[in-house]
Amino acid sequence: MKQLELTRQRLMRDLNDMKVFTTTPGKGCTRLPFTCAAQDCSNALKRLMIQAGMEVCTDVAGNVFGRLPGHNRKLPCVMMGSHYDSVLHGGDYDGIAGILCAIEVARLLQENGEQLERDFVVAAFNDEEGMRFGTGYFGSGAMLGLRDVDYCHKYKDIDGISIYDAMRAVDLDPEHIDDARWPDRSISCFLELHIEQGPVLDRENVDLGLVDCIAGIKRYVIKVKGRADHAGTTPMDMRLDAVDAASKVISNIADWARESGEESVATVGLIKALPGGINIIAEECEFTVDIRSRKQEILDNISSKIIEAVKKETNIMGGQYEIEEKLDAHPVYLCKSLLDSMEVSCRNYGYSFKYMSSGAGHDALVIAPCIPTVMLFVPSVNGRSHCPVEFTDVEYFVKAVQIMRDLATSKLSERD
Ligand code: HGY
Ligand code: MN
Ligand code: MN
Repeated sequence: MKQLELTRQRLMRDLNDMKVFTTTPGKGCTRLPFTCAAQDCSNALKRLMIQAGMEVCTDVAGNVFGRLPGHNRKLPCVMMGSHYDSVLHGGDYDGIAGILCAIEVARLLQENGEQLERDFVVAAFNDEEGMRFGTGYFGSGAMLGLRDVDYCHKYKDIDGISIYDAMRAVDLDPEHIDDARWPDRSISCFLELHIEQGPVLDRENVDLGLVDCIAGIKRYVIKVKGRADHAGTTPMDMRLDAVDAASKVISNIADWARESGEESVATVGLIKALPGGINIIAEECEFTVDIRSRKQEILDNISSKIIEAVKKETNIMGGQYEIEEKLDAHPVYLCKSLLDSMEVSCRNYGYSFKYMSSGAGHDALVIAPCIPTVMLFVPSVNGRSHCPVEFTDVEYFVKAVQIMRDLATSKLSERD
């Protein structure tokens, strides 16, 4: 069978096989960190890596790494990969497709007897999304030494379970989170293949996106605290209505992003009123904020507007507030020489391509400040993602694998 057809068949098989690892079968992919679905998925990835001839190891953060030995094992490795966790009711490609394409590259290197000068590593990161604990980039952050025991204790899910306790529930020891850190200069470059999750490539009918910038992200959980009272008997001027105060902040956030330009965005994804009774004035209103921009000053400006508005409205209401920062990741510009190399490959194969920035975060966002990093996008039909209808035709993954393999074998990725 011709090589491309073999790659197409294997990718279709692997993508399909991964669909079962969800806690919401029939309602999208829900694979939250430190759950059975995530554990089962990581075990399946281990099996695929072993079948691809790789040495496999897992770490205390729940990451899985497959390693193809190079001629000189002391040299920093070439790493490709993405995350295997998902959002709630997400799609079948976000993250996992990048890992499966990287495993396919390993197969091709093996089948063509191409041993690199240095090890080729496939990384399957845990908890990139931050869906369970609101944070994100846990596995890739641990690899970089950016996660410690205090961090694991600090962040909790909606049931009050901390990362620390969630890890222990699946026999991972957070006291040794530092063991997940890779030695400095042990990775020569990192490539992440990912679905675009936006409409650009699909709308413009372009095969591949060469990502040169990833937007920065600021995330908060904000609690406005008022006082529960009777909805019928409490005069309007005697209320400490947490929803009234919070909604005066929330209603401005989208416009502050619109006014900022530079493709900046801001999202309130969750709003919770407590105690949550139809005839009770809300004692507390909790809401999340996710701000993205390519410009750090815009991130800072929108977040300070939100914080000032929370202070003002709770002061007027006579209540209190709590603001928990969950994530603060700066915008990153990716490695030009690796992008140039991928552009040459695209031209050689006759694949259409477009330079573009990413509004979505990705593990590459936290890795890029430390290691020469590049991202490759494939189109998302109608730009839909983080929902069950997420779809990318396998043809684009087949094309991406050719580019990834060229990069893995190029001299460019051979940098110390
Ligand atoms: O939220 C994001 O940007 C990514 O999907 N984790
Ligand atoms: Mn993703
Ligand atoms: Mn995602």
